Amino acid sequence: MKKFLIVCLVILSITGCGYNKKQEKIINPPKKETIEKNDFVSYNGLLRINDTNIVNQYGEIIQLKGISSHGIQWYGDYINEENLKTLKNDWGVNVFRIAMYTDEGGYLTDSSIEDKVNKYVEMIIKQDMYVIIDWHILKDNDPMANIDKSKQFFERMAKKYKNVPNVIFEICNEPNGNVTWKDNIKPYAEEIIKIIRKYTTNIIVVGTSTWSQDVDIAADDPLNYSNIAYACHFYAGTHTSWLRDKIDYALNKKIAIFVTEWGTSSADGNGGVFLDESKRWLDYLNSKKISWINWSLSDKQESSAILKPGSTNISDVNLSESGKFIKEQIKKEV
Ligand code: IDC
Repeated sequence: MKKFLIVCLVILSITGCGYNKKQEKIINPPKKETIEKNDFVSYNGLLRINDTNIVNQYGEIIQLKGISSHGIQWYGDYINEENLKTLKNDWGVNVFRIAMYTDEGGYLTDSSIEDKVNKYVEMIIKQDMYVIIDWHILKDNDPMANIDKSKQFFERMAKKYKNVPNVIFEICNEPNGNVTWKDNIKPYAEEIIKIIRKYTTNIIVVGTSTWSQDVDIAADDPLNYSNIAYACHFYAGTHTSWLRDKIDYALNKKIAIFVTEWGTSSADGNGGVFLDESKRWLDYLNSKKISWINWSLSDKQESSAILKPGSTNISDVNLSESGKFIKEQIKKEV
């Protein structure tokens, strides 16, 4: 009997069963029953794009809902453990976006802001939420203008977070002005995606022309990579059904849309709030399981901010009209 056992052990080690098992562990997602639903990333794991949807490690369609920071060069301190816990546990937020402005005192003139990004990413990972690293171009309207800096930045980010399912890369917030998909954005995206893909298959969100509204143009000429989503941004006081029509067009062409930024205000971040139109937008997005992220976590004197001026945390008494509405909308099970 003893001899038989020894022979079995030898056979097992020669056939490399242990190795296979290890491989299986990596390939097969953990058993669902062993994970708490609230452990959001532990449960959903590495996300992919399937058809027009975001799917989790079990292939189930999921919708991310969350909040974007304001520019972290101004309002970064709101990203702290206490606030992230409130957003996750009290609001049900499952994704947080770090808006790293490039211009306006952001990365291009102060590269130390990258340390802040890393600090926030770690904090968000600790809360088991997804996190978007947003290369927030805006007044610097053409992503090509600073492509070398962007390449270096995303190479470091992709390398650092290559085995981390939480991280999503948004490579150009809102191209605008005299910039086209074909000549500026697509060539830029191809270069950056190539770099990120050396390390990770995590989802990459690509901005579109006219402040990330022309998803129809991108849909006619999509990128030849997998796990790509295209950004569509709206502000309820400015953008209405005509922009939803562009999304419909893009979905029919089988690209995935991610609303990585939207506001209840007008496009300047102020005015309103326009809650009826916001509701129409959310009904639309929720019906299509399109992920969305609201602008913004700050106490700036502008109606899109979720906090009243002077607030230091996200307790209910500090919520602006927009903040109250967004909390209600995220909390609601769709
Ligand atoms: C706005 C801020 C505002 C700031 C301005 C310029 O709300 O306080 O002064 O940027 O930095 C976007 C941009 C986002 C804008 C937002 C509202 O992605 O940076 O934030 N918006 O104007 N696209 C459409 C609207």
